[in-house]
Amino acid sequence: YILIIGACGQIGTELTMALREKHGNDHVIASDIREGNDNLMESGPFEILDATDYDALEEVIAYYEINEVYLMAAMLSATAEKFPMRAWNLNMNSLFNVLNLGKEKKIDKIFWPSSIAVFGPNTPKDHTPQNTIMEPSTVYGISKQSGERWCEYYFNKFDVDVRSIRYPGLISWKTMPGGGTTDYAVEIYHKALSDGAYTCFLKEDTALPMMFMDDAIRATLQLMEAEGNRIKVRSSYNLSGMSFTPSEMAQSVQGKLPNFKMSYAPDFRQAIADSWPSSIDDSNAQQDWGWKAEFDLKRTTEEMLANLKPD
Ligand code: VAH
Repeated sequence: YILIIGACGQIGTELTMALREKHGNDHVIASDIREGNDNLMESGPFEILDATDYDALEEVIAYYEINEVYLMAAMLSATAEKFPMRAWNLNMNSLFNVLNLGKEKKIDKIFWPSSIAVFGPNTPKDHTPQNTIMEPSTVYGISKQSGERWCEYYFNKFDVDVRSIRYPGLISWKTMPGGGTTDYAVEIYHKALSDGAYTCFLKEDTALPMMFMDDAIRATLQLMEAEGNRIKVRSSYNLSGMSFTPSEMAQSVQGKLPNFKMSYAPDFRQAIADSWPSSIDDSNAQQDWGWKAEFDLKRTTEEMLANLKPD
């Protein structure tokens, strides 16, 4: 049986639905600290669970005979800058809980998401390699970088089968992001359809790595299904989808909605974005487990607008 922690979030919701499709609804237990959308709540088992509560976690794992855990609960970059200690406690304690369940051999396999936020201002910005200077300068990035070190440590010392991806900004029409710096790339489509205009909180020329959600889910399932001996990176894999600036994204939307107007009012999130890479080299993921992205910006815009459009 599979447990998803943070199942009501942006990635968790879609991951739960994809895993239920694959393994059967009753084999995939969704959990979160709050309730989620109807689809998620009604399609299979759901538990209210605080990821920082080890005893509660252990109990759910024993009750449902869980052997595989996806830990998707986290505080994202923009919110984490406002609540540094809460972010550190949530992001790290939840990870230690799951890693320790792995160490105790109460679960066999773990997925934990890292992020391109592990990189910092001294990192080479273009085609950022798997192994390079990191030095993250955000609370969220520091928690992800530390998490990666601990994942690798638990694999080496305690033989815990933990696997991870450094996700870029993720774009989906099914779920909203919350508290991140890449959120503009989802908000823009909603606002383009509702208001015909969007004010972006990043500058027009800020290129960031991004990915369409279907690619991110496919990558996650692919990594988790790969033979263990093919997973050479036990910290976290670079993963690349596309890379674009807000102004390129605005042009892409205008290709479909010619009257769409974009304006710019950068806030504190600009500094976060400035510390991150603009594009990612994911050759390790390609070589080790055959990763290849399918969605570019054009296709993303088509999918987003087609699915969000009110009929
Ligand atoms: C954030 N979407 O903006 C997240 C992410 C690529 C960055 O991990 O905080």
